[in-house]
Amino acid sequence: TWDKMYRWRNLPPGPTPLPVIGSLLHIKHGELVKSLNQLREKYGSIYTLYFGSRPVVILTGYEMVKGALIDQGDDFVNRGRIPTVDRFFKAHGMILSNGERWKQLRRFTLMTLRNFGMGKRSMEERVQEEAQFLIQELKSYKQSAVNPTNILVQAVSNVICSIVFGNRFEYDNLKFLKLLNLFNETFQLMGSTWGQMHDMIPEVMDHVPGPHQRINKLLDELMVFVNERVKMNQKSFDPGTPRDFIDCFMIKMNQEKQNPNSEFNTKNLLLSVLQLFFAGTETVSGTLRHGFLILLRYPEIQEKLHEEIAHVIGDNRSPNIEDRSKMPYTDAVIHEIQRFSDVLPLNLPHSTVKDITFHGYTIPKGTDVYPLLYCALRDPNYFPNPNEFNPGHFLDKDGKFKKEDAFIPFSTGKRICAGEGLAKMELFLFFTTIIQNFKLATKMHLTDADISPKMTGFSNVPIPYEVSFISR
Ligand code: HEM
Ligand code: OIO
Repeated sequence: TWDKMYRWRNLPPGPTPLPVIGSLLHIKHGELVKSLNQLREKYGSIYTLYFGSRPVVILTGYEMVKGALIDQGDDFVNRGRIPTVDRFFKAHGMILSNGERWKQLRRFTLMTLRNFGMGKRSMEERVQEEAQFLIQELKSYKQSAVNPTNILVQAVSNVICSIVFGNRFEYDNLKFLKLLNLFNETFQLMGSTWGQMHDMIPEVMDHVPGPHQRINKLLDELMVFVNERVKMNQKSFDPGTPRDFIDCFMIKMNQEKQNPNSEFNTKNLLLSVLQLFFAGTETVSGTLRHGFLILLRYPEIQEKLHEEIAHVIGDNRSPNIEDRSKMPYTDAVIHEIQRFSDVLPLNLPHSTVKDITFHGYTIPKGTDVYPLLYCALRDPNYFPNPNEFNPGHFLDKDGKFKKEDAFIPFSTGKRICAGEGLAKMELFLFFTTIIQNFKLATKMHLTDADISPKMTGFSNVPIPYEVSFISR
C-alpha cells in the first residue's frame, strides 16, 4: 500500500523488488553470501533487499556493523526473523526473544554460565577432562583414517551437557550420538538452499513441501529429550544443591513465583535448554573440524604449532588456559581459523527497536537487519589478502599476538554470543591437547579450494574428510 511505501521510502538503496519473491532473483542459488557481497559492490556498504514483501537492511564491513551494534546498540538490539526456526520457538528462549523476556533470560544465563565456572577453574577442568577422554578415544583408532565429525561433536557437546544436564555421555552411547546428529541435520538444513529460500520467502515456503519442513520435526524430536531431562531433574530436585543449569532455572522459577512479570517459566526453561544445547555443540565442533582440515592443508603450520606447544607446555601435563598468553603463535592460528572458517557468516539477524535514523536513512521499527560477519572477517582494511589463510593476520613483526578490532566471529555489542568465553576456552584447550598428543595426517591431496568455506548461507561447514591421528 501507499502508506507502507511511504514508511519505507527512506530506506537504504537496493534493487527494485518483485511481488511475492522480492529480491530473490538477485541471490544466486546456493551462494547467498557471495551474492550479498556482489550487491555491496553495486549499492554500497549499506543496502536494502526484499525477502518476500519484507525489507531487510544489509550492513557490510566492520565500520558499518560497529556503527549499528555498538555506537547505536540500543536501536538495533532486537532479534530479527529466522523463519526456519521461528515457528518452533515462537520468540522464546534467550537466542530468539526480545524486550523484557530477553533481558531477564540473558542476565540469568550469563550469570549461571559464569557460576558454573565460565572463566573459572571448574569450567576449565571440565574441558580439560573432556579433552583427555577425547585423546583416549582417538588413540583407540590406532592411526586409521577416520571422519572426525562425530567424535568432535560428542566431545564438544559433553562440555555444554555437563553444564546444562549435569553429566557427560560416553562416546559409545549410540542413542545420544543419534540425538546429536539431529542437531547437525538441523544446522545443515538451515544453511541449505531450502533453508535460505525459507528465510527469504517464508510466506511461500511455509506452504511448500521440501526438506526445510523437516526442521520442525527435528526440533520436536530434540525437545522430547530435553523434556525427559527436565522431568528427571524435577524428580530429584533439591533447591539447596543446584547440580546444573536446569536446577538453577527451577530455583529461579520458585523465587519468582509471585512476580507476574517473571519470564522464568517452563516454556522458557525448555526452549533455553534446547538453544544452549544446540548453540554449544554445532559451532564449536564445526570450527574444530574446519581447523584440522586447514592444518592438514598446511603441515608446516601444524609443525610450528606443535613446536610452540612442546616448548611452553611440554608433554608431561595438560594445557591450561594460562598457557595461552605465552603462546602467541597458537593464539594467532586459532584466531585465524575462526576468522577463515567463519561459521556464521551472516550473523544472526537483528531488528530495529523503534523508528531510527542511521547514516541519514530512516529505518522503521521492526525492520530486519543483517550485520554481516563475513564482510568484517574479510575486511581488507583490517586483514590484507583476506581470502588467504595466514596466522600473520594476528601477529606483529616481533611475533607477538596482535588484536584486530574487525575480528568479530561472535558478533559484537549487546547481543554478542553468550557462549564466547566458553567457546574460546574449548577451542584453545581442544586444539592444543590434540596437537600435543598427535600429528594429523591424510592421504587426501588438499587444495586451497578444499579448505575455503563454501559460503552457501546461514552456516559454513567444511567438506567431509578423513584424518589419521598419529601418536607423537
Ligand atoms: C549468539 C557465534 C558458540 C550461545 C551468537 C551470535 C553469534 C554467535 C554470531 C549472534 C550474536 C548477535 O545476535 O549479534 C558463535 C560462535 C561460536 C559460538 C562463532 C563458536 C565458535 C556458542 C556457545 C554457546 C553459545 C558454545 C553456548 C553457551 C549463544 C547464545 C546466543 C549466541 C545463547 C544468543 C545471544 C543473544 O541473543 O543475546 N553466537 N557462538 N554460542 N550464542 Fe554463540
Ligand atoms: C547459532 C544458533 C542458531 C540459533 C537458532 C536455532 C536454535 C535451535 O535450533 O536450537 N549459534 C550457535 C552458537 N551461537 C549461536
